[in-house]
Amino acid sequence: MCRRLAEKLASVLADRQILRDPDLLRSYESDWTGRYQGHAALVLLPTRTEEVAAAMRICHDLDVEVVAQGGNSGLVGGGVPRDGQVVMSLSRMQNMQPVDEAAMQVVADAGVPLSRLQTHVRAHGLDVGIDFAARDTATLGGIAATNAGGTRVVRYGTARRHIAGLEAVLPDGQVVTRLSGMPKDNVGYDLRHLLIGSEGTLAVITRLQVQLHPIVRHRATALLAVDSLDRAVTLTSRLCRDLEDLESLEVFFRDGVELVRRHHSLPLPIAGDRPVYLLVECAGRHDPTDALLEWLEREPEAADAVMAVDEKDRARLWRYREAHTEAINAHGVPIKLDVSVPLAGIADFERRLRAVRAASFPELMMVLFGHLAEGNLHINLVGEPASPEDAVVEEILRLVADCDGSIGAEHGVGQAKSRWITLSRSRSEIAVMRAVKQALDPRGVLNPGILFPPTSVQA
Ligand code: 2HG
Ligand code: ZN
Repeated sequence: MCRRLAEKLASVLADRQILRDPDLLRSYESDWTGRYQGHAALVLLPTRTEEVAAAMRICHDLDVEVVAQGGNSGLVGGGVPRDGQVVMSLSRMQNMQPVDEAAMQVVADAGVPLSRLQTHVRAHGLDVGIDFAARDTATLGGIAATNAGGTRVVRYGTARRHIAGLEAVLPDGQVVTRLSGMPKDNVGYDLRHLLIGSEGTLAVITRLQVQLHPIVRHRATALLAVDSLDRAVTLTSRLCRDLEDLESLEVFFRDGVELVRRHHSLPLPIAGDRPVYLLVECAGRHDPTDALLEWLEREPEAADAVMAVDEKDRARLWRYREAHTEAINAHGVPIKLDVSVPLAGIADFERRLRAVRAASFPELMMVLFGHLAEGNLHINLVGEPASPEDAVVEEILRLVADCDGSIGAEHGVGQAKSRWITLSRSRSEIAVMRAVKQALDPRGVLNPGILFPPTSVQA
């Protein structure tokens, strides 16, 4: 089969676009954290939609499973092959069209990293409403496939809000293109929204039309230290209510800061020793510094705060937040659980989570951080669990469900959480999802084992 497949693929792709050498396959076979490791039959490097379509048609006809991969910066194993799939890497598809200034949109290939698109559009006085630490690696296709979030969601929403159109290749090689970009264009089901967040299970996204907005050049950034997550939540709702230019509201904790400090030899970010930190950023067409400063002076709960005085200082404050992922990985391969909980209940969730850790897996170091305005916490556990890893994951995800939260916030379900989606979706919702999958991918060739629970644990 493999020989036949390779021969057929060689008729639609150049030799250099088909990787077979185990040494060359390696970086496509595991994620960057080192948690997900698998084996790929081949890696394909198409440069155009037509090549993706032709290769997809061949794989489909031969019943060969395919995993779509972008920058391979995902954290749930959604783009990592497990046992002999073909990897369809979009990394060579990096074209960006000229910016459409009238519509404030741009069409770009799925393999374009976020930071390249940001640079491209900023030259036109426009910006992308999505940003996060992995901006140099994460690609637009992966961002769409996971409906990624990041640090600007409080203002601009998740990826879904920024994707005005897309093009994708269906499992049988058909191409669906909806790149009209018009805000009013309602003719039946919106395939764009079906594919966004579908984690590569329904189609391979090849091009995106990204909705942009005018760039806001003035920023004001403050770091606040408070006594508890309850206080941070109170401040969060007041910040959202009072500051119209609010763009980011990030949370992290003392132990995470200690880890980042040790890893990067950094000083304390702020004098004093409080357990919870809030990073607040406002951005506007006019300088939001005075508004943020006045707010901090008025707000009695915000006693311990520092404001960035210039761009260098701003980058210094953000470092404490953005360096978490790397500092954690330097301590070992973490179990990562990206969850969200209604804001009103998040402090209670944090207390219960810490109690669960102390009682059930005290041997694991737990670091929490995230995007507080959305009630989104990244739970990172490092160490050798005494009980099976699945038991640890299950206990935490059950607690999330018990607190009316979601087991998948902004990273997706991937391999990591597929067997627990019944905690966040009802039997009927999963039945509809399975019917959609069956309609678009009856042979089950795209991203097998991603998103759906194994049938044995079906709801
Ligand atoms: C972030 O918010 C990313 O920095 C990564 O979503 C989260 O490493 C993580 O757990
Ligand atoms: Zn995040």
